Amino acid sequence: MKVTRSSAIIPETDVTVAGWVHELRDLGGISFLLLRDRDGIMQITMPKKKVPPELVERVRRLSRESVVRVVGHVKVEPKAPQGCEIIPYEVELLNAAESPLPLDVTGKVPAELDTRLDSRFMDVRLPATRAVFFIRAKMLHVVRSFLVARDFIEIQTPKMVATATEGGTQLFPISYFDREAFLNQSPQLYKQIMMAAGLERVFEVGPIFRAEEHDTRKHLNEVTSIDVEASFMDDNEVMRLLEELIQHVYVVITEQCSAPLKVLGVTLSIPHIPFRRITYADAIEIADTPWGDDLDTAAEKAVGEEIREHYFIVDWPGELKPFYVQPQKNLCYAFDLMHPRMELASGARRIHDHRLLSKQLADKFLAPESFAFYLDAFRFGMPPHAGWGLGAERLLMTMLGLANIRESVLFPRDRRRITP
Ligand code: AMO
Repeated sequence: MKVTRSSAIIPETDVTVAGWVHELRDLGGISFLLLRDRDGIMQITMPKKKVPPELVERVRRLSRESVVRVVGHVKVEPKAPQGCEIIPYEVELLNAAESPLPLDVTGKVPAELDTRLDSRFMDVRLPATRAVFFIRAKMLHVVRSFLVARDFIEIQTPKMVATATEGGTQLFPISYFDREAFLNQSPQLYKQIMMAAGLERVFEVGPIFRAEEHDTRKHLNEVTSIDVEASFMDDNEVMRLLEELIQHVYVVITEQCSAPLKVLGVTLSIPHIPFRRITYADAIEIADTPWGDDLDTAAEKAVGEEIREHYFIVDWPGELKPFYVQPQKNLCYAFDLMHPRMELASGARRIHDHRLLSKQLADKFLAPESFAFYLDAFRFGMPPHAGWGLGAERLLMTMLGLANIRESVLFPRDRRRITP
């Protein structure tokens, strides 16, 4: 079926359009069908004098959100949504919608987030929801093209694994034939192994699974992670890459997503780089947190209010970071990238020495046997390397000022929700 999108209709031509019945209005001598497609709303105008009464009657009986196809003539009409209206020759009902509807798609009656998520198919028909997912798609596209332009190769690593990567407690067990396995919490081990494989610069955009029990506005149990690993780079070099990526995303979204940003009422302010670097010691002092404690939500908020723009926290105590981070006297070469609202990414210069890595595993009470496949990669020529993992949902939510991380993913997985 060849149909023209609302954004592409040309005045004084005949067109075929298709979409959902957004609203019907009857003013006596004239009635209107507002037809919505992916790009916007079209006005189908039916003056009694020009359109046969049976057609007007058929349109009047359409239920809201039914799918229809309209063939008609386009006329300029400055007061109509696209600056033109369509006078129909033919209106075909392709599929009728039941009523009542689970959600009001005109947005006049706002729904709770849970109701919206239960009927996501309907919720995404709302222009403001759709705008978020247009921007999400663009954001991930920009991330990929930025990294490819910097000579990174996109990889895919397994999501069903035998061992923990970030520490043992946050794994979802699965049954894997006669063995226990887990959903992977991070591509960490595999992206590092690819450094031994000589790929030098890799990235992955893919799901990570965290069996964390929190029920907050910034945690999900399934996240899209943007992971990067690069050989012959140190922590400072990958931090630079990360801040340049963030700034680039803001610039391109501003340039190329003006329509969805307008729907959302959002104007982005482009972050200045380089981002400020503060040490863990500075951060805990601002937040009044004792040495050795991780920064909890209250602490992140306190530091965020002080700094009020993106920043990095560096020079972390080793005990707060995973085993694969390169130690630095009593600290380590790890960093977190922070938005004033929350953490967006963490990364580090990695250990590349096999003996030191084995020792760190033992020090963190992890069984070296479980990591044999990973440790092997460090025995036969592992280059120095560094990398980071950036949460796609948190990047999107902080950029657009969304209140809840669940708004930044089509079908969120959280403590209570595994459907739809
Ligand atoms: P980390 O565990 O800090 O690091 O995760 C990296 C980033 O992923 C996002 N993220 C989450 N977002 C929402 N809900 C969650 N439950 C959640 N968990 C993680 C965050 C976080 O900053 N292997 C390291 C990365 C590296 O060193 O390369 C890692 O996974 O935005």
